[in-house]
Amino acid sequence: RDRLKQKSASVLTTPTMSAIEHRLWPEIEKITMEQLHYARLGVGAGGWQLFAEDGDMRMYRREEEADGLVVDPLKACHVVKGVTGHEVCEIFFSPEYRTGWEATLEDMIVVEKVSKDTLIFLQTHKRIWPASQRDALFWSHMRRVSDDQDPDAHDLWIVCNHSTEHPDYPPNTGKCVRVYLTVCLVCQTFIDPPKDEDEIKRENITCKITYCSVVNPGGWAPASVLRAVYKREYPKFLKRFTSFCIDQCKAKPITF
Ligand code: 6CM
Repeated sequence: RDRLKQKSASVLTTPTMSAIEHRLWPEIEKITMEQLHYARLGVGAGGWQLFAEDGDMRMYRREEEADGLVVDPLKACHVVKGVTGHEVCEIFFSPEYRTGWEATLEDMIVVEKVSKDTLIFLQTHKRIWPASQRDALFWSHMRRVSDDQDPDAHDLWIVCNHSTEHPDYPPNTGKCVRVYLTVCLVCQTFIDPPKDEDEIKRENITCKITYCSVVNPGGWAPASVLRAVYKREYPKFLKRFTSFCIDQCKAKPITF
């Protein structure tokens, strides 16, 4: 624990100044902290149904509809060896890696760089028959957070994605229907201490991941098709994403 604290001391602890000054900042701060709290609530209460399980991965959903559209909240947890929470969040956040793990993606642009830890993305996703193609416009914010439930832990990282608006990219003007999403990835690193004063190796680290998602499809999409797509695509995403992280990190020095 002390070694981890020392390692973490050099990394970013607070959002960068340019993010704080941005028009979206109050919303980014509020939603990110709400999502952190929500991610850390277990799945014991709240009617979560387990729908996929593979090794350490567990995926839960709740069936919900809004205005006749499926908006099922999803919560997943996973345990990944050999990577830190900082590394996993960096890969989820950074545009340079996205095509390497995001299988539903057709196109992605960064519409605005708010700061080094906050970007606004416009993504188009592959069309799923028989519905129209979807796009998503969202801010994405990454930060390290101090752990109020465990003040000695200095190793909690979050990426929060939340739909937004941009005057240059109004919704539903072309072939795409705009989806509305709130997504978070929360990661915590654990070190299994090596003997004596040996340096920490990848085999000594484990990352616990919680992923939460609520997507409103924004317009007509048949409920049964959408639920079948989610059931297939979310486990595929989390397995593909975490093995991509392991692969990206294995030959690199550890970033705590
Ligand atoms: O969280 C994930 N990816 C992030 C980076 O891309 C980000 C994006 C989420 C977009 C999720 C929208 C998917 C499009 C849904 C299509 C709905 C089509 C309706 C038609 C059905 C008949 O947060 C990973 C997302 C993994 C999704 C499986």
